[in-house]
Amino acid sequence: MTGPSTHTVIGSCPLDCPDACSWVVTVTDGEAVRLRGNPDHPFTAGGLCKKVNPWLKHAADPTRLLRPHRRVAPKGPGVPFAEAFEPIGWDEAIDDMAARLTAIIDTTGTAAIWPFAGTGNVGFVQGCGVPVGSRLWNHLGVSGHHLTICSVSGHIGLGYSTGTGAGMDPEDVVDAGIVVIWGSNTLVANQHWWPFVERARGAGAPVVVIDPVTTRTALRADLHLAPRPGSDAALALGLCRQLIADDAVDHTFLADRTLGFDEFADSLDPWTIERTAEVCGLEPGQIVQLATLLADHRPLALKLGQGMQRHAGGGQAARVLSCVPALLGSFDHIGGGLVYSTDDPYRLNRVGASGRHLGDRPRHLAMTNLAANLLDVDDPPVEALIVHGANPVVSNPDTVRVREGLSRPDLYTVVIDIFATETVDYADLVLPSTMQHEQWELNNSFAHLYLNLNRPAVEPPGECLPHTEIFRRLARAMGLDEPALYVSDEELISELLDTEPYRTAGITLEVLKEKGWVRVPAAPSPYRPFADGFPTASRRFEFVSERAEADGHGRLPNHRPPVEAGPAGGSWSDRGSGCYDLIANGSDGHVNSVFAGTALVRERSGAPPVVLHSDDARRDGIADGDRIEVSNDRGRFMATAIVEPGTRPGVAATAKGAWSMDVNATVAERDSDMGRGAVYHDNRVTIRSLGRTEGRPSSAKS
Ligand SMILES: Nc1nc2c(c(=O)[nH]1)N[C@H]1C(S)=C(S)[C@@H](COP(=O)(O)OP(=O)(O)OC[C@H]3O[C@@H](n4cnc5c(=O)[nH]c(N)nc54)[C@H](O)[C@@H]3O)O[C@H]1N2
Ligand SMILES: Nc1nc2c(c(=O)[nH]1)N[C@H]1C(S)=C(S)[C@@H](COP(=O)(O)OP(=O)(O)OC[C@H]3O[C@@H](n4cnc5c(=O)[nH]c(N)nc54)[C@H](O)[C@@H]3O)O[C@H]1N2
Ligand code: SF4
Ligand SMILES: [Mo]
Repeated sequence: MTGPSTHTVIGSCPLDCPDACSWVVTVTDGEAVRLRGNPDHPFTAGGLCKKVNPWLKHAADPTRLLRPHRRVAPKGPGVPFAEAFEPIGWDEAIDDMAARLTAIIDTTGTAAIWPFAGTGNVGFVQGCGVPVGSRLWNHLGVSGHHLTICSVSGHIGLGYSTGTGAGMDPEDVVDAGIVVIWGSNTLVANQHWWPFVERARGAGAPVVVIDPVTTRTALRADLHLAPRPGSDAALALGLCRQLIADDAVDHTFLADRTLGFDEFADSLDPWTIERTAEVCGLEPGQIVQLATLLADHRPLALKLGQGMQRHAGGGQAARVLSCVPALLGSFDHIGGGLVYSTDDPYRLNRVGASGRHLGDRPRHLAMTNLAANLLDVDDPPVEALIVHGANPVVSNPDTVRVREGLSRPDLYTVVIDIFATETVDYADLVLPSTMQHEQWELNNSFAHLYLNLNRPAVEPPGECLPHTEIFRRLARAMGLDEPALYVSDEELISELLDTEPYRTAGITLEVLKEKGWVRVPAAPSPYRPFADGFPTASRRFEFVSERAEADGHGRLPNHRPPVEAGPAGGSWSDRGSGCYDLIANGSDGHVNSVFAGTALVRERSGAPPVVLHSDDARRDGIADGDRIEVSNDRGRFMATAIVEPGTRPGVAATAKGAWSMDVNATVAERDSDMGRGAVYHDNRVTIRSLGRTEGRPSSAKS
């Protein structure tokens, strides 16, 4: 008798998390029995996280979608899945989809079809890295999809000054003189970077956190500043003025490597410490303290989180913040600079993989304008929505209007997912997708510089299919004969690797299969991204930008106040009774809404509480543990209050991604200043107590 056969397969976490961990799946007799962090991967270093450790339990969850389903009841919530849908076979499902899409193309035109790719998987084969299905959609010429839900504003803002979001190797933070974490809850949202931060601290670098919420990360900081939400650009402008006044700037760097310093310096006159402090709701001494720390400790490693750019002026804020390391000359030192997303140096062949040559798109629709695009656009109207890796009912702004748009009886909605989400409540057709350990994938990171290959470890359960296979079948059913629509997943990975840096370094799919991951060849360590100049028109760091001026964002970096989180009634004083700025951050129990509906996660994380400052709560008669209503003219949700000095006064903090919660019913479907980014944290609400509840949630800290 032979014993069980066991082997291991290297894979990669596909979730929209900066850490992009490499993992090792142990397979015994064809079954995945263990999934753990890859000990050989420099960033993963052997551990995954609380969210993903139960991955295999989620994969085997009894509520996982295992076969295609067709709607048999009217759209809307409240009907159990088994009553709302009937199971059908794949052939029938694909034929249904092909027939509906063809009919829409014949009557209204291709622009009426909108493929809606979310961040459930951010890979380049099955996910939104290069949105899966792009080749088919380009070939057909359907509406394009702008992924505006996450980080677009910051990318565009940084583009005007540094030319890129990738300013340093995050691992090099160990050589920083000071670490500033601005608008990021690193310990929750980017936890594998924290050990590198601690090493910097161990070597003498102070750690500063700038966040209106006293997050876990803020509690570990040497200095925590809690400015008003959306006032970051003002804070940075004030800091810049102070650094120049103190002559703490790097004159050589400014002369040799930047454009428009004198003009920028002149523009800072109004940003005295006193005015900055007033706008930001800080004490003048706090700003001076930070400026002094920056002058005394070099180089500066500035981690820019996504949190601070979810505001009306989010793009501009990222642009202004980049001026701080520029003044200090930090970009030219290992351990210094700014990091927002390390995506740029990956240099994969995205254009080729997406099949851009196959056709043009008649228009582009912004992901976070979903409600308006469904309810207000009629040139032509959206008649088919193909949703994958997205859960807009939970994650998009303006839940009430999103639900209304998705309820349109004439809208044909297909949802490809692994669970019956709240968005599935509005689907006509539901298709079951494979999970990462059951499919091929190639993953980058936005916080390290390694490229991860993910190999399928096991056969998918039930009838689950990879996205790529679903789109190949759809193309066939639509009678399309373009060969590029039928490449295999492995061929697609080889095409993605077909660029100069990978060719020169000899990195092929075969090499990746052997190693599992590689250091990005265009960013060898030590990484000096700007050694040959900044990727801007002038090859310099641009304090002044003609492109920004032409785009309507001002020649010089400036502060654009928030629309709602800003001053009330023209006054910057914190607002009165019942009025709060709501911030819904990453939960420590799940990434966005992925797995958040499973019994396992619901039991462990529960519905997130809303954290209020004790002074505010006292004023508004809200006691710790009270049931509260959070509302504005867009919508409302209920929660339990936790009262502690956990936020700055006037700010209420909760978590994003929970199911059955409708946090985003209060968020406006309004664009930020750049790239139509969403403004989740620019959200004014009213909070009132509904009285006592039984138990207080155990964990308040996000
Ligand atoms: N555990 C967990 N990890 C995640 C996610 C998750 O849902 N859960 N989501 C993932 C995704 S999709 C993303 S994009 C990343 C985001 O990761 P980060 O970039 O680290 O962003 P967040 O964790 O959302 O933290 C944003 C922080 O910004 C603060 N903030 C809000 N408004 C302002 C402001 O106006 N000014 C300043 N200075 N700070 C502000 C918030 O209080 C919060 O602490 O995390 C990823 N990682
Ligand atoms: N209030 C507030 N709201 C926010 C944010 C915030 O800071 N505050 N942050 C925003 C940000 S940064 C982001 S990125 C968005 C995320 O918003 P979305 O892009 O909509 O992402 P999720 O809500 O996580 O939905 C991902 C879906 O993908 C599914 N999924 C997971 N794995 C797979 C798979 O392998 N195949 C398929 N087919 N499906 C899969 C999950 O089950 C889930 O339903 O949320 C945004 N929403
Ligand atoms: S969610 Fe983030 S930390 Fe957790 S395994 Fe995935 S990449 Fe790693
Ligand atoms: Mo995100």
